Amino acid sequence: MSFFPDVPKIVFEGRESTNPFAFRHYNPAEIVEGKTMAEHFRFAVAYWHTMRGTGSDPFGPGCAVRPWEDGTDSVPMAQTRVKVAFEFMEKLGVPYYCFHDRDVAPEGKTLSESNANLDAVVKVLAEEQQRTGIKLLWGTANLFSNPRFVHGASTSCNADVFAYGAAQVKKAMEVTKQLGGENYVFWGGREGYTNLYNTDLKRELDHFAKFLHLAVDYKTKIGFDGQFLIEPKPKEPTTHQYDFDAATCAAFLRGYGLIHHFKLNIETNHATLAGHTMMHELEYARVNGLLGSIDANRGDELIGWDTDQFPTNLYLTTQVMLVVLNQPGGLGSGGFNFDAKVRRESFEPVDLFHAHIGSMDCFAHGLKIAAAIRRDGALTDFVKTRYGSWDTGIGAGIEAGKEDFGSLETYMLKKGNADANVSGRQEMLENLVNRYLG
Ligand code: XLS
Ligand code: NI
Ligand code: NI
Repeated sequence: MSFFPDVPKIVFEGRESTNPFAFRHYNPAEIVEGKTMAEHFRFAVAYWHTMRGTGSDPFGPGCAVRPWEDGTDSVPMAQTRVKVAFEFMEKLGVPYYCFHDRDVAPEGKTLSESNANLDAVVKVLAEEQQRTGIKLLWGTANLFSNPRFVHGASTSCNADVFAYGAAQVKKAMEVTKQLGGENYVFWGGREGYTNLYNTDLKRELDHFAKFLHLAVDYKTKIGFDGQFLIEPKPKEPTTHQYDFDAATCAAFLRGYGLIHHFKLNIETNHATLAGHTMMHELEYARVNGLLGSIDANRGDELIGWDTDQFPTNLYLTTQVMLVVLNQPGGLGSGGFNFDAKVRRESFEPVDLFHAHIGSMDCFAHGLKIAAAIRRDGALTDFVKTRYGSWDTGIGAGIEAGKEDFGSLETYMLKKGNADANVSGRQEMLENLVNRYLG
């Protein structure tokens, strides 16, 4: 039985293809900078959006047509849905998926009932992984939807909620390990606050760090060797999310002795909500040794919230790939997870295919453009030359720790003035990048 009877297996047909059910750029076997495209991207489908998104918004209920749904939130329905997901991913040719515990299985009345529900669905996930070879990029726990998490989970004022969250993460980690998950993600959910009048900020931050330390301990205890990832987001649902951006996360992890246990999962729409470009967030993470994985999506330039759209902008994907290619080994155990949802108006199952095909192609195209820019070397040469004053003379002395304020004063008193500056040539470089996009 097929859930997508009208959709063929999506294959690479090349640039000239006009077939909407084919890749024009994503050719999994094609080698770019010594690695196949499949290895560069390790694309993943986000279970919560693709399988559980209904298109609901504050003004109306879901309108997505999903013929396989029977209208219940039952375990048998969840098990059937796994089969739908795997047929979808097989046809699309995506090698990974990501999930929250509560996306894949319904929450029960008690924790033990929820755990049993999860086990019943995980059994089918394992079977489908086995059947298809599709793997788990990362698992995570939903510590934000249930009303018990109204004040947060690890940062809740209610210690029982901290305990509940810990129990839930414990189980989600076990299940992730059981399914061979290569990473485990902590997105802050409701870890943040809206008003300091009712908030003990210091205590909340301490509890947040405590929670993560307990997770690290448990990781060692069960021998889970996947990578822990923190996903920064500046706001939404709370006004002040504690994991604001890459820099805030880096400072928090350093301050609480957690830096060696975590990397970051950088999401495009979270970067832009924080007032950064995605390229900035990726580069900041990279130079701090924290670039672990990517939640690939985009926001809307005209809208100020997390719209989680599928990325189709070549400038964006080119910039992303420029940073990723610059990291030896790329994303390592990470990958590109489409944390993105089709628009409410795109309510047919086939739209799920169009969305993923377009974004995978856009990233593949961006990869080729980024590789061409790097081959040319003009960008890197420009930056190298721009900082040339640091390679010899006084610059080299400062970097080597040979100078102090006194010696620098002596140097400048003798010289009288600094050497003249040279133009940054931003427009010339923007033109250069455009040449490769053309
Ligand atoms: C929400 C986050 C979430 C995480 C996983 O904004 O992007 O979907 O990726 O909890
Ligand atoms: Ni995300
Ligand atoms: Ni998000």
